[in-house]
Amino acid sequence: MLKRCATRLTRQLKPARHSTSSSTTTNANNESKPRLGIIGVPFSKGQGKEGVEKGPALLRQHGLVSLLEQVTYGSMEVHDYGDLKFEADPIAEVAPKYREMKNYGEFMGCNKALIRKVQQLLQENDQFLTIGGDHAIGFGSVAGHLQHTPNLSLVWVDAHADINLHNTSESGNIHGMPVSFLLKELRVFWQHANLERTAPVCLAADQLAYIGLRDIDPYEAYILNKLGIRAFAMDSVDKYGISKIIERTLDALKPQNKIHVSFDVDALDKSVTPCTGTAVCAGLTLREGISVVEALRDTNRVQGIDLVEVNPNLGTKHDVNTTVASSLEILKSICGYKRSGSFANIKTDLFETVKN
Ligand SMILES: [Mn+2]
Repeated sequence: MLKRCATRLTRQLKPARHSTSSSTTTNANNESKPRLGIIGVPFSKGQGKEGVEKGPALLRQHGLVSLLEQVTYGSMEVHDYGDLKFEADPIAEVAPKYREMKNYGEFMGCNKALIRKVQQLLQENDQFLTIGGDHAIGFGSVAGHLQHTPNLSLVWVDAHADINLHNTSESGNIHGMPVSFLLKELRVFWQHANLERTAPVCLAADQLAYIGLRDIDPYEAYILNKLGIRAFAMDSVDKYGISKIIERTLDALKPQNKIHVSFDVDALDKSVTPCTGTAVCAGLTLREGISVVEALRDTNRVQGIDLVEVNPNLGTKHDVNTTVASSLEILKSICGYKRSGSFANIKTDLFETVKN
């Protein structure tokens, strides 16, 4: 366990605004520590089930912040910015073109606020973590990241491709569409969404890779194929094994690019994350999920992380605890926890003392 330091230093370069916690070993170390900023986004209007807005509070209750401080071995400062404040966008609210989409005004209002917030987080921190909420917030989180860092690679870990258009979605649920708002090649379908103003920097199809897919709508399959997007569905995971899929994913990412990992907990098998709105059977094992995020972390290029779709209203108390535990394992690993152990942050004179 790390020792808490009673005093906190004021950082010169990156001011610690809104911070609620920090842990340090020595003051000297503190000056040069990388910073992780956390934002909660309690948004649930991208789909129909209530409860997913409780995700950020639930993970905090289970010790998210102190856990991440511990697993980074005191090498990182963790700052929780609380929850994003947002309201429906009155202009988007009345957009006649997207009438079949549910809660479009709420979606746009929340994501516009998130785009601004993520840019602030990246000005004040080295990495950021967005806690959902449903996956509709993947648009704002990645778009905000792109406005700050245009050359990034997006790894979307999910059972679903979330790449529907307003006119291909059968449900009208926007949590199945965020990727289509991000892609340059699909902007033509969103002419009335003012994306050139909201999120002018967009993502090219070759900046995106998927892992964990197993529930893809026909039009989504067509779009993935047409744009040549790297999509490693569960049949590939079963055929080649997760290590090969990780290798192919890393090969697909430009080595100079920063990485955004958008992790929907339904990528994992229902047995380990039962409390999620659109659970699909036969997903990644927890170990496979951890292996994926460990490999991404080990590139030292992960700059943005989303963890979405935890819904405590679905399932028993045991199910909720299981889902939270799995989600925290994923976040631990992506933020630095090493299953093989680490002595990076201890005094290493132990054996010298023994010799004497
Ligand atoms: Mn999903």
